[in-house]
Amino acid sequence: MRLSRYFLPVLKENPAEAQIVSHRLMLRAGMIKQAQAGIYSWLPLGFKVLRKLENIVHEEQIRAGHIPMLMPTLQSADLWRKSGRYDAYGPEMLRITDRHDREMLFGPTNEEMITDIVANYVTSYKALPLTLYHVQWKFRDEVRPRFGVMRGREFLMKDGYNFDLTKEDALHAYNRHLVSYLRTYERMGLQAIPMRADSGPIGGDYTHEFLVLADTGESEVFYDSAITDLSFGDRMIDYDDHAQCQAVLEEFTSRYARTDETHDEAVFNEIPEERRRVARGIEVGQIFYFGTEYSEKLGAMVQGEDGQRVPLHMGSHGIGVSRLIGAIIEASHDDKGIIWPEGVTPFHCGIVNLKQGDDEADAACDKLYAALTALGLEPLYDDRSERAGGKFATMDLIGLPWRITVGPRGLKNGVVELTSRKTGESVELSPEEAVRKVAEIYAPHHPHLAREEPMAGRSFQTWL
Ligand code: 5CA
Repeated sequence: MRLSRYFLPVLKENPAEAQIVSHRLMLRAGMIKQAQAGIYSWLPLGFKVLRKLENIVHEEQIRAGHIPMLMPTLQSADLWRKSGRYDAYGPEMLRITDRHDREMLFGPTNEEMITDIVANYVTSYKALPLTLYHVQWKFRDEVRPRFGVMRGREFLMKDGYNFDLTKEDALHAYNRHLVSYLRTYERMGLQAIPMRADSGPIGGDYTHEFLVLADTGESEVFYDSAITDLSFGDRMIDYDDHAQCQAVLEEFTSRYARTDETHDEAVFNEIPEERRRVARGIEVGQIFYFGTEYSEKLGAMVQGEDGQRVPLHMGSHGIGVSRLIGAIIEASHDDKGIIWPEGVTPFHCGIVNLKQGDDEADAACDKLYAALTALGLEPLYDDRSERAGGKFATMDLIGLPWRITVGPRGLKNGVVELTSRKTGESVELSPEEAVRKVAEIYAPHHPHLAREEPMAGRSFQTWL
C-alpha cells in the first residue's frame, strides 16, 4: 500500500474523550471512529488488525479440530424463552420488534441458537464429539461502555460450543480450548493467564478467564508470580490426546491465579509472600463447562450406545477479538505510539522515502516495495511529499515493527536503513539484504517465507 493512496486519518491532537492509552492511540492512528457510545467504525488500519486477529483465531481453532460456521446477529426471543434467559438477561439485551410484531434480539451470545441447531440435526452419539464456532458481532447494552473497543456495546467475539456424550469428553473439550487459547494469545504477542473465575449469566461452575496483566484492566486479579514464567511456546500437541491436554491444563492452572470474584484470602496467603501479586487485568477470553442445562431445555439429545436418549454435555468458549486490539496496545506501546507484535501488525514494514521526487530514491523505494510484495509481505510505503520528521512520526504512531528508510545519501553508499520500532536500533544494509532480513523476521509467522517459496496468487487467509 502506498500511503498517498491509503485512508489513514491520523489525529495530531490527543482526543479528549479517551481515558486510556489504547483508546487514545487507536483514535490517533486512524484505526476506529466512534459511531455511537460503544459502537465503532473500523477504519482501514483498524480493520486490518481485526482481520489479522480473526485469522489467528481461525487457524488455532481449526488446528484444535473445531469447525467454523456463521450464525446471524439477530435471534428470536422465543429461542431465549426456552432457555429461560430472555427475562433473566435484563437490560443488557437489546430487544427489537419487527414489522410483524415478532420479538427479536441482537445476540449477546449464542448458546441457545447453536444448541437448537444441534438439536435439529444431531441424533446419534456417532456424530460426536463436535465443536462448532463462529466469529460474529455481538451486542450487549453495557451500562458504561468505555475505553474504546475494550468495553464496547457492539463487539466482535469468537464463540465456540462443544457437544459431547459424556462429562469426561466435555472436560477434554474444555482442556482443548484452554490449550488452543494459550497458543492463540501467544501468537498475538500476549501473555494471557488463565484464572479461576465466576460464570455470570452463562452459568455453570467450571470456568476460567484469560487475563492480560495491565494497570488499566477492569478486573482485579490475585496470582502467584511463578505463573508468569510459564509459556506454551512452539511445543507440539495432539489435540485428541486427553492426557496431553489435561497435563497442559494442570501446568497452567495449578498455581494460584484468580479474579476478585473467586479470590480466597486464606489460600492466597499460603503462597510465599514474595510471590504474591495483586494487580489488574484485561479479560480477553473465557471458557465454560456447564453440563446438560441448555441441551435439556432445548432438546439436544442423542441416542447413546445403549439406545437410551441422553442430553449432551456442553461448554462454551469465547475470545474477545475486538477487545484484544486494545489489550495488545495496552501491553505494547511507548510515548510515540503503538508497537505492534509481528504476529498482528497491519503492515509488515514501513518504507520511508526521505526525498520524494528524487529519481534514485523513488526508484529504490519502488524496487523494495516490489521485492517485499513478491514475497507476500505487505509494506506500507510513505510516498507523500512530507518532511522526514512527519513521516517518522506517522510510522511511530501506527507502530509497524520495522521501517526501511531510503535516502539519496545512503543510496550513494549502496545502503538503506532498517530500524526496529521496539528498540529504535538501526542497521545499514543493502536493499536486497534489507528485504532478506524482513523476510527472515516474519518467517515464523508465515512459513512459506522460510521455504523461500514465492507467494504469487496465494493469500495468508488460509482458513477460508
Ligand atoms: N458465551 C460465552 C463464551 S462463548 C460468553 O459470552 N463469554 S463472555 O461473556 O465471557 O464473553 C467472551 C469474551 O468477550 C470476554 O472474555 C471478553 O473478552 C469479550 N467481551 C465481553 N463483553 C465485551 C464488551 N462489552 N466489549 C468487548 N469485549 C467484550
